Amino acid sequence: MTDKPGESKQPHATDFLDIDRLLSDEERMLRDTVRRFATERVMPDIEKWFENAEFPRAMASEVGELGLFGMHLEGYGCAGVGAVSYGLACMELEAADSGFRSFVSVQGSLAMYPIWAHGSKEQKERWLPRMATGEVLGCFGLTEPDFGSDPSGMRTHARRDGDDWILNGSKMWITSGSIADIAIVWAQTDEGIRGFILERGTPGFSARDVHRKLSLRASVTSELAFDDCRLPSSSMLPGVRGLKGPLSCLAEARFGILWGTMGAARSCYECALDYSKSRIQFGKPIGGFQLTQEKLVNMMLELDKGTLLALHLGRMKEEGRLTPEQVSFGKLNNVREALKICREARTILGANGITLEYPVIRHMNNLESVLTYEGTSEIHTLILGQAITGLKAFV
Ligand code: TGC
Ligand code: FAD
Repeated sequence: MTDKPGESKQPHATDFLDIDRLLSDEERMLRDTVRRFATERVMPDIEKWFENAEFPRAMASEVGELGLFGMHLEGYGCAGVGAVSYGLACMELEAADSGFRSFVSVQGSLAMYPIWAHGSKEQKERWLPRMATGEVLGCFGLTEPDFGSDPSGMRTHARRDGDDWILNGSKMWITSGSIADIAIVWAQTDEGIRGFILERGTPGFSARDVHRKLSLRASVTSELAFDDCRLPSSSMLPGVRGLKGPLSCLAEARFGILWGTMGAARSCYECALDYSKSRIQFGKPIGGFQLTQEKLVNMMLELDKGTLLALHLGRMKEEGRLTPEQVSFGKLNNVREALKICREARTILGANGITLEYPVIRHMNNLESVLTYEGTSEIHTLILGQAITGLKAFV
């Protein structure tokens, strides 16, 4: 890295391409604040939360105080920061744990965003300020037991009854489902798919947690059931109808993921790099063997390429010219490469790599969920295939 003309420095192992320099002072400051929060408030307990499969619901207000909920949205108490700042926050949170990033991205991109983008003035004023502080938590119900990759076939439906709607059906695999105060529920109606804001405590609504997960253990995942839930007409999101409603939210959340996964990958790369310098076998550090160096170099290449990709897509988003297909490019590439980095890191740690003493297998297992949710790698491949050939290959 050249600071001044003529003066050269050795590239740094954890930011080889000096990507830091491509950020503004404000972006760096925000990144450092979130990193401090993740290091001081999440990292000390994350292994315990993961092992016990618990999520610290009480920390929502701290996250709210930091301004991380809905941070990329304007107004209604939201911070209104740029896309790159939002991405950097996701990266720092996921460097701690994907479950924590999930919690923040579901709240901001999947629960607040649909209200912000498609809600009425009353809905925005009623919910968004309290969601920004973390007083009110939200979740997003699209997936059903029989409709995951193909949500267009959803069975959950709402029918008019006077001024009200009657909601029936169920949703599956819903992050934060049982701890949320409101659920954004997507349902078939006689006017197409519509979104509803369902409040906890509505008669006929129940949430049951999924147990025995081996991935995203420090995150709540639930099944939601709706049995003749009566909703006032004011609970429907008036601004959108059809599948593009939920898909527009997914484009926001997938953007956070393509950044976040580079955080998990960074954590694994740094851990493996450190370990390789202190673990002695055959009389020397394992980092001194050519095969280990090749692994580390490949990890670094993909980490830096993925981070540059995230930054490029972030700048495009800030200019208002990022398409959903380009978001799929980032989600497909960065989750896939992050997972490979974590698996490779796991091998460098040998037997130690399978324990919770190190973050590697926790990140690796978490990324198995990230590979599947928000569109599987196969679905993003098909989205890109359609974009370059003009031919749809989903069916
Ligand atoms: P298709 O005909 O392609 O599109 C229907 C309408 O939607 C529009 N659209 C989009 N709009 C905004 N953003 C996007 N990303 C959009 N993609 C499509 C499209 O223009 C069209 O609009 P219009 O006006 O013509 O009606 O729909 P399709 O039925 O063929 O489906 C396409 C497909 C398979 C790509 C889509 O269904 C899909 O993405 N499936 C994957 C499902 C998925 O990602 N589910 C995620 C659930 S939520 C979750 O996982 C949260 S994890 C939370 C956490 O913990 O972080
Ligand atoms: P399926 O759709 O049944 O897919 C199974 C396999 O078939 C996959 O490999 C898939 O790629 C492949 N496949 C499917 N269709 C095709 C095709 N046309 N061509 C080739 N291959 C295909 N959902 C929400 O709505 N809200 C949430 O908050 C939420 N949180 C989640 C949290 C976790 C921890 C997990 C694991 C999931 C969460 N989900 C959530 C659900 C997630 O979005 C779905 O799991 C995902 O969309 C895939 O659906 P599925 O699991 O039913 O798999």
